[in-house]
Amino acid sequence: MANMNPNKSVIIDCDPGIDDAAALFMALASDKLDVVALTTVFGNVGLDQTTINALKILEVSGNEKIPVYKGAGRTFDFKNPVDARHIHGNDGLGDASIPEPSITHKAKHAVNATIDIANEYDGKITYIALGRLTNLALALSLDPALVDLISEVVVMGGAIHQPGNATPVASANLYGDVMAAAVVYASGLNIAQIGLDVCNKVEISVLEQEKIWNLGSPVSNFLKKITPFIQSAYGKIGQAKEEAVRYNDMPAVGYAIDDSLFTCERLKIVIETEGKYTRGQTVDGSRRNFIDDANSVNVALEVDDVNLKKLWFKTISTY
Ligand SMILES: [Ca+2]
Repeated sequence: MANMNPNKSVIIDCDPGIDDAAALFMALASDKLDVVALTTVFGNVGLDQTTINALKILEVSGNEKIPVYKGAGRTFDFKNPVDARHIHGNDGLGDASIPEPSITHKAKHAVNATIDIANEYDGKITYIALGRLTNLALALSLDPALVDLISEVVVMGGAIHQPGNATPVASANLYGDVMAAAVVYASGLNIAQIGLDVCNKVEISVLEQEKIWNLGSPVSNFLKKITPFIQSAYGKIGQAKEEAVRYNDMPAVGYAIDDSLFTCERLKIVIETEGKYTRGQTVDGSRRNFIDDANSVNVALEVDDVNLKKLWFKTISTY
């Protein structure tokens, strides 16, 4: 008998974030995903602002009914967060004067909501992490049974053959809460790592951006307003060529929609928690089983960027 609900139910944990917006619009428009909830975490900017930004994204895309649960405001080990205002603007959405949302977040904490949803869906929920892994690490601490209740965790983060973007070797989302990353990677959860090895290859050229701006929809206008800040920031640090832009969170959602666009390899990964220069690195211990306690992670190493971008255009064009 055919599956009556072919959609993949997902919780998306996010810290919007210009690239979170591009990724969330894709997820919300996909006919393959059913977005059950958004949970928010500190990251690109502080928690209050990432939560407001998640609401703005739902409102402009006509998804006001999807609940937003506010999550952690400090790291798993209770450190003050370090933000990325230089990439995303003081308001996290490119300081583009996007109007305040008229909807509000739910009273329940994101960590409790995650546990409740995972139990309710009884093993048929996918968790997409577009920010620091704090909420998931806290949820696992409260309810270790989540390891078997979440079918897959798609992590936007990590770097195997590419350099880091927070340090020479660490990616921002894992470096931003190293202990949370270590908990999640050691937990035994089924993890797909969609990190800089693939994100660095997905550049949206000026011509491709214009195609989106020309759609003229509220979502297209929203992206058009917020994108120049990250575009200019990447230009300054030499991260993208010829005014191309990368929305680093977008490939993780693309993977959840269609994993055939990615070439993945099962690697034995641990998170470095101590190194003076290497803290937050995803260390590959596969070779000769050098690291006993490393866990098997499905690591994306190549991406069909042309078709991934087509998929993104297709979803954005539905608004
Ligand atoms: Ca993000």
